[in-house]
Amino acid sequence: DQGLKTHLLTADWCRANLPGRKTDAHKGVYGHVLAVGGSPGLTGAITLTATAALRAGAGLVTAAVPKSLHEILETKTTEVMTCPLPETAAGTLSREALNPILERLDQCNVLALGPGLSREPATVELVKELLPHLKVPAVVDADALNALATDPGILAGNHGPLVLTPHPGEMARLIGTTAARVQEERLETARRYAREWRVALLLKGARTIVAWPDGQTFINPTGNPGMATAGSGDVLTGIIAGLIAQGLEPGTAAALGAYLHGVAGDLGRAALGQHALMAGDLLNFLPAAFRNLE
Ligand code: NPW
Ligand code: AMP
Ligand code: MG
Repeated sequence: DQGLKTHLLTADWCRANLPGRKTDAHKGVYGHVLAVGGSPGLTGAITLTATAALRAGAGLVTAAVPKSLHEILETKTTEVMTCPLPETAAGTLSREALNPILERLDQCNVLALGPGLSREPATVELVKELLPHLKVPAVVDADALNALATDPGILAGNHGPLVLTPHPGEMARLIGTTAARVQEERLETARRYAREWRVALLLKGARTIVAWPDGQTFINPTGNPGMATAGSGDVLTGIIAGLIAQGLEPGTAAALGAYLHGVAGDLGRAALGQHALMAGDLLNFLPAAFRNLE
């Protein structure tokens, strides 16, 4: 397309968009993230997301999980609040979780949806019912993207501001192609989807692309192959939600989040090496990534 700009993300751009902190602030000023996900075997994902949202500066974070995982979450986390939700026989979130989630969202200003949710059919139905009801912005990741892929028309009507964060495999499911095809045309694939469905689309992988609904795109230069490790993307989801909680526009939060996540990975690689780096380490290097911009 003519006139559609592509920008390389820079430290200066990120610094200019970093949310401020006020001297007389309290935690209510910095927003409340509701992180919804988790299923048997995948409790780490939602824990990483919720913790990352706090590391990114959100004032409050609640992780909402299937009720039989609730005690495990309470043990794994400290600063994160938790919320038990109705579950299926398989121990994944059930359709009855819809109203409790919507009620909780009345006290929150952003939703992070999908890490570790599972692809259980009833859970997929829950996601499809929830997305059109949202009154707050949402970061849609992992199995919430897989649910969306079963019925892309969900985004055809009016919907709130969304950031979608697919890896190439998830992107391929969303548009009905292969990951290899997505990789051949990363920029155009992301841009086309963002404009068509009026979402911010973050396409993961080396040189992550962030496409805004208005057609502008950003390329992220930070990050390294050490980040190709379990849970890395779950951390990114929490960072972006934490930035939205502090008042950033979803598209801005996606771009800044990708940059900071990559810097945390680069600092992690410098300290630990790219073989040993794990997603939990990204949480520990995120403070230094922020300090580089402060
Ligand atoms: P392949 O293998 O190369 O052929 P899935 P997931 C492809 C949770 N997690 N470029 C890949 O293709 C998540 O939150 C929980 C190209 C494969 O087909 C989710 O809820 C963790 N292809 C759930 O697990 C830690 C790529 O996509 C497929 C690609 C499933 O998420 C781990 C793999 O993706 C995890 O985060 C690329 N860059 N990347 C925990 N500790 O609780 C991926 N593919 O099937 O969507 O599985 O991403 O692991
Ligand atoms: P996920 O597949 O959802 O766990 O997400 C993986 C995260 O790690 C994404 O943010 C990717 O952009 C990042 N990542 C994975 N591999 C690389 C790489 N080779 N270079 C830079 N970032 C990467
Ligand atoms: Mg992922």
